[in-house]
Amino acid sequence: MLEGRNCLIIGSGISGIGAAGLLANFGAKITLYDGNEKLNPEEIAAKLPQGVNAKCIVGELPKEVEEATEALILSPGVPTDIPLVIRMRERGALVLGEIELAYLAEKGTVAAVTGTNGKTTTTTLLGEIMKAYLGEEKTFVVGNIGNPYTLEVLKTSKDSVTVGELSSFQLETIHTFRPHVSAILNVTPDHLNRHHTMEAYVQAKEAVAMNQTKDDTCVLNYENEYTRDFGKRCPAKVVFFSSQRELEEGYFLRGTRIIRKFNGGESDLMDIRTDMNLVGIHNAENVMAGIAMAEGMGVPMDVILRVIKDFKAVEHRIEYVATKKGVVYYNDSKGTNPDAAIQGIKAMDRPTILIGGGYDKQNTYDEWIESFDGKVKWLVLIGQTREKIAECAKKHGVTQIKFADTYDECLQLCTALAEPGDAVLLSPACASWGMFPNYETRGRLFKEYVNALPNE
Ligand code: UMA
Repeated sequence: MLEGRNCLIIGSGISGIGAAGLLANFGAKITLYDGNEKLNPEEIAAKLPQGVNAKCIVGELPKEVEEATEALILSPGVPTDIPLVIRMRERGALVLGEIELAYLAEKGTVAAVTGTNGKTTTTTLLGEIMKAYLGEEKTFVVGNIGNPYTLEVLKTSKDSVTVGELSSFQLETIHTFRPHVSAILNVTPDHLNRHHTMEAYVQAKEAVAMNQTKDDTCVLNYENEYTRDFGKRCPAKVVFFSSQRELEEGYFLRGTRIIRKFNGGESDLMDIRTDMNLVGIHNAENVMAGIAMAEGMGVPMDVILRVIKDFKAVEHRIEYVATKKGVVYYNDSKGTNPDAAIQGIKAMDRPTILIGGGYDKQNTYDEWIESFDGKVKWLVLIGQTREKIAECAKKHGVTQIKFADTYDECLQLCTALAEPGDAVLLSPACASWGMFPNYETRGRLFKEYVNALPNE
């Protein structure tokens, strides 16, 4: 379909590079464009897979290149309402995201996880379950998790499974993408600077199921108002999970036990205290979603439960780093929005020096600050949002606040403020952009700093 066509990729990050490789395989004529004029086209070209030819352009896009474009491929970080995209759509050019592009080459079965929080844990868990069942070589774990789908899709086969973590950014630009099993774990306000309204954000999340039919399954959280409501309209067969109540049908918690109930028959699957290594109710929800999805993919229950028993927390998600001079350090760099960061502070059981702040996604911080529950001894703030968070914190009676201008200064300040018996928690409630390329770098630098601290 794209053979011989002029394709323009926007964004030279990992998705753009992956897309170029796949387009070359399709036989397309490729231009790789990045709006950041500070980038060097030669360095971008050097990142392309061997044998892939693409014209690399940065800064201003020449008019003739735009006019010659027949298909536009968007990296996830590119908003769909920028003038270039609007112009392309108006003149009938094909506009698709990197996920849709990859899906054009998919040969196997797909499972897709979306939601505001819990995506990475659930995707990783489901990936591990599928690997245990099908083997490593037949399982591909892709998407927002940091592994572009376009890089893996050519390895798929009719009996392989692709497990995708999909963000709202990625779902905005799908057309035919159809997972056999999908999940929307929860929807709470996030990325409103990109989607502008909550309705648009919810719609992007719901798109994960838009091409599904009753032959497919969509796993939804009964305890989230948006996902529960979507259950009434969802085109797929709906399977609910709940951490708060016993359901007529689905997966739910009874005390600390996960129960599976269908057609009037129930089975007691596992205990969330003793049969898994992840902590917190949010993780019980992720595990229930993982079980429901794996069952939808045809995996026997004994395989599913065996993998859950061995599964460890994902990096950067309330990750224990080290104890130094009696202070426990946790890396929750993946707490990139207030809702995720609420889970981070809730998991603390001691006085906490909390690092917050970062890129402004136009979120509100009231609920996050209310969840501090008297545990935050010092709130150390960095980045673009620091004043906004400080103002909100003061409104809620949190006044022990410090500002840091650099990340180094912030980390040193935390160590100076912490006393034996305290925790230092990096759980910023904001994206890392502006100070770091991604949350992984922010988390890794935190861990490097902590690991280099003297023990005594
Ligand atoms: N760019 C433009 N024009 C624009 C916007 C961006 O040219 O209008 C350029 C930038 O200058 C930059 C490049 O695009 O050089 C970056 O592209 P990108 O932002 O799409 O980043 P990638 O490196 O391709 O990574 C993307 C996802 N990033 C975003 O959604 C912002 C990664 O998710 C994902 O892992 C990767 O694809 C593989 O699928 C990260 C993320 O932060 C982890 N996701 C958000 C989140 O989890 O909250 C949604």
